[in-house]
Amino acid sequence: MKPDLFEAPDYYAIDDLLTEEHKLVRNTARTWVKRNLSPIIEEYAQKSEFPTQLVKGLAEVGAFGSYIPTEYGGAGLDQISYGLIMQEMERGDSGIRSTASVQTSLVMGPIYNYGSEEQRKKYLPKLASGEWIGSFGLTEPNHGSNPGGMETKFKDMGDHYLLNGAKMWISNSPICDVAVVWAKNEEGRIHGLIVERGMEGFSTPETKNKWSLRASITGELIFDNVKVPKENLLPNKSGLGAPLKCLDHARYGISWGAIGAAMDCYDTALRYAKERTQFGKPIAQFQLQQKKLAEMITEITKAQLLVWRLGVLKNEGKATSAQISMAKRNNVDMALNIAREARQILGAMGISGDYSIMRHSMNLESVVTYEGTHDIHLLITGLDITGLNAFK
Ligand code: TGC
Ligand code: FAD
Repeated sequence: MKPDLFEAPDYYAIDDLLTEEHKLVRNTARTWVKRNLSPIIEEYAQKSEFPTQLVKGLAEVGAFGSYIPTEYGGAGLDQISYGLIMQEMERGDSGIRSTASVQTSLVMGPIYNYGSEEQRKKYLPKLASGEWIGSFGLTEPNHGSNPGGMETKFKDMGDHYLLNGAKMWISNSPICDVAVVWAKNEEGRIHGLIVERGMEGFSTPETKNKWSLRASITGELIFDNVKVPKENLLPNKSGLGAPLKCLDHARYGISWGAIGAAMDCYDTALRYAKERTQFGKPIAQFQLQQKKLAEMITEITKAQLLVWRLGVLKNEGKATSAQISMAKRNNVDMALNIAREARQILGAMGISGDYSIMRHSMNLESVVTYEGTHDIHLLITGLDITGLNAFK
C-alpha cells in the first residue's frame, strides 16, 4: 500500500460551519487513521481478517459511544462530531466504520435508550472502552428487508427466558462478547434481549467467502434453547420501532461515513491524474478526466452539505427517519459511483491493492445493502412524500 497522502476536499469551506470541538475531534480521528489504520488495512482486507489490535485505539478516539454520556463511559459528543468520526473511519475502511457504528448505535444505543440503569452500568463502560465488543442481531435467513417477519422467539419459563432462532449477516458476531438480539415473545411482540458469550446453546459461526468488507468480521448468531436471565430483557421499548430507531442513528452515521470513502477515492484519483502522463501531458488535462473529477467534487460537496444540515437537525432532535433514509441512500450511492469512476482514472492501477479505491468500491457494495438497501430507502422516501405505503 502506498503512503497515506490524503488531503480532505472542502470546496465550499464547510469547515467554517464546524465548531473548534468538531474540528479537534475530526482531526484527532483523521490523524489516528493515518497512523494506525492506513498502514495495515490493505493487508488485513487481503487476508480477510479484522485487525483486533485497533479496538483500543478506536475507543480512545471516541469511536465507541461517541454521543453516549460520559457517565457511562461514552465521549458525550454531539451528532456532528459523531458523524465526523464515522467519516474519518470510513475514509480508512468501511469495515472499521462498521465496527464503530455497530458498537455505538446498535449496541450501546439500545442499552442506553431502552435499558435499565443496571444494564447501562453493567455494559456501557466496557463497550465504550473496547473491553467488550457487541453485535446487533436483527437480520435472519428468511427476513432481511422485512425484519417484522422474524422467526427468532423467546418463551417465558418463569425464572428465565428460553431463546430459539438464528440471525445471519451479523457484523462482529464471531468476536462479540454481547449481542443485542431482537426476538418475538409468545404474543408475537418484538423485544430486545442482551445475550452474552458463554450462555449455553449460543454460538456465532463466521461467514466466510466475502468479497466485500473483508477487514470486518461477519457471522451468524445461533440460539439453541439459550437460557437468558430475565434481567437481560431491555425493558423500556418494544415493537419493531425499537430496532428501527437504533437503525436511524446508525444510518445517519453511514451517511457521513460514505463521504469519507468518496473523499479518499476522489483525492487518490486527483493526485494520480495530475502525476500520470499519457500522450505527453498529465491525464488530468484531458477534458474527459476533468469531467469525472469535477462531477466527483460536486457530488461530495452536495453530500457534505446534506449531512451537515441533517446533523444540525439531529442535534435539535428534529431529524426524521425519512430524512435519514434520504441521506443514507444518496450518500452511499454517491460514494459507489465515485469509487467506480475513480478506479477508471487509475487505469490498471485502479484494481491494485497499492491504492485504496478497489477496496472502497467492494466495501460499498455491502454499505449500499446493509442498514436498509438502496431500494428500501427509496420506498421510505416514497411513503413519506406520497403517504402511500409500498410495503403493505
Ligand atoms: P412499519 O409497519 O412501517 O413500522 C413498524 C413500526 O416501526 C416504526 N418505524 C420506525 N421507528 C423508528 N425509526 C424508524 N426508522 C422506523 N420505521 C418504522 C413504525 O412507526 C411502526 O411503529 P408502530 O408503533 O406503528 O408499530 O414496518 P414494516 O414492517 O412495513 O417495514 C418497514 C421497513 C421496510 C421500512 C423497515 O422494516 C426497514 O427499514 N427495513 C430494512 C431493514 C434493515 O435496515 N435492516 C438492517 C439490519 S442491521 C444492519 O444492517 C447492520 S449493518 C451495520 C454495520 O455493519 O455497519
Ligand atoms: P432482501 O431483503 O432479500 O432483498 C433482496 C433485494 O430485494 C434487495 O435489492 C431489496 O432492495 C429488494 N427488496 C426487498 N423488499 C423489497 C420491496 N418491498 N420492494 C422492492 N424491492 C425490495 N444485519 C443485522 O441485523 N446486523 C448486522 O450487524 C448486519 N451486518 C451486515 C454486514 C454485512 C457485510 C452485510 C452484507 C449485511 C449485514 N446485515 C446485518 C444484513 C443487512 O441488513 C441485510 O442484508 C439487508 O437488510 C438486506 O436484507 P437481505 O440481504 O435479506 O436482502
